Amino acid sequence: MTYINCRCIPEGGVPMSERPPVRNSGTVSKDDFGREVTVKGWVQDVRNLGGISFVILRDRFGIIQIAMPKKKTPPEVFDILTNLPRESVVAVEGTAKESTQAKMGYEVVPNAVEVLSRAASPLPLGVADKVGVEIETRYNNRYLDLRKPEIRAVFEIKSLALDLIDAFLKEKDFIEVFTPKIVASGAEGGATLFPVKYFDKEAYLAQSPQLYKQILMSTGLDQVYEIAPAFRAEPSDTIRHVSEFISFDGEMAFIESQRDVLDLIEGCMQAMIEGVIDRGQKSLELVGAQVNLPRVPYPVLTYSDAVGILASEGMEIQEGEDLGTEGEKLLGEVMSSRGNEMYWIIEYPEASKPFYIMEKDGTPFSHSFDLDYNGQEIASGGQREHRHGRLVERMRKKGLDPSSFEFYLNAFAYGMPPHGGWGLGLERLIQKMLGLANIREAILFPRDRNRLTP
Ligand code: AMO
Repeated sequence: MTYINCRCIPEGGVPMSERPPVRNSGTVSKDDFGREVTVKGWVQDVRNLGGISFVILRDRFGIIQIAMPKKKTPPEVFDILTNLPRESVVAVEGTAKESTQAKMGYEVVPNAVEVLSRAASPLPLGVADKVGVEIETRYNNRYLDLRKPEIRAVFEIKSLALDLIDAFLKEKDFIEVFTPKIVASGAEGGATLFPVKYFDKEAYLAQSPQLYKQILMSTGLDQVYEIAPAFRAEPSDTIRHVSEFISFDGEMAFIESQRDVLDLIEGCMQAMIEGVIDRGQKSLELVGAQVNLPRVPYPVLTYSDAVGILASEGMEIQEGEDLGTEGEKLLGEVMSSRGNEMYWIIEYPEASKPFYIMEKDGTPFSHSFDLDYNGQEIASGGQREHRHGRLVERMRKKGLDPSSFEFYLNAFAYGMPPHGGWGLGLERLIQKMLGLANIREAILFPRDRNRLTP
């Protein structure tokens, strides 16, 4: 018997340098049966049944059964494997065998084991247990929580969704850009700005790439998108607000109207959801999500239509006020009863929209939109005010000092085409698509008023 660190190789065993091919639970195939393989993973469970013991090893793709008939397993290997605390990490070398009893249809009979990391016990959080755990306990121990396949699968879907969005926009000739996240002024209202000490100046974490994506419209980079963190000092503790989220922003120049923007987003959402349904089957099953492809075209309600629908359902919204979480939810129920999961709400009162949104002249409304998905806003945007004089006027109307936005306004003074765009909260989209109860389920390490670690 040779011991190298914790590695235990019986005499005649395989030296480390000649370790048999590494397989994971997804790649052991019939061709491996009868051959030596190495499998690595976390010890999910150890079962001793007298003459035979089993270790259930878990990796990213699933589980592998390690079967140890007492008489056929080197005693040291048997001892080590059957006495390991759960969640220890091991590399096991052995013979792959077909097995009708094992869940995966095969098992590995070990001849050597290397303990790569011995887990302390007891565990602060069970990984394989089905018992419900408080969300706070889960997030405090996120490294263990994320070992649960159904929790991790959300991030596989998020990654796939990003691939699909990228592919769609690149195909439409959009250019991916990255704008500063340390900024001198906010675009989305002072209340949610995070101040940053920036040498001897006052700076903020970017709430959105709004000002920069618009500046780019004056440069010839006339169709851009950015998928990057955005920061909001949100005081409220809700299931749809966090302090840091991934904002999927786009901006397009030379639009005829905001309808060009709606068409682009609609196409992008359909391609993404279709791709997730098509390519994300396994992860969707793990999450237990039933994803439908929303009906196209998405219905368009004006803000006034939405207020009217809510009034007919017994909810009074003062003209000019936000629909609010409850209003959005109720509207979602009505739209869902009509078979619509995604829908537009356009022409919000200009008073409720930021300075950069274009007014609908002669009305109190604006060229703006929200995209709602199953009763929750996931995106907003609109046509922008590209006329320098009107933009300055609008800033003043909103009580803003144009001189604090000089770097932005200058781009409008020397040739700025008409343009429009959107900002979409990626995690809100994932939350609604997968039917997750809380936006935090779509974030690896959420940040909110009460959480700064892990
Ligand atoms: P808005 O402020 O509506 O618009 O934000 C756009 C989208 O970002 C998401 N979002 C959030 N997600 C999680 N937690 C938060 N605290 C949070 N705040 C916002 C939402 C929302 O629809 N510049 C404009 C967009 C534009 O006009 O291009 C903007 O930021 O999904």
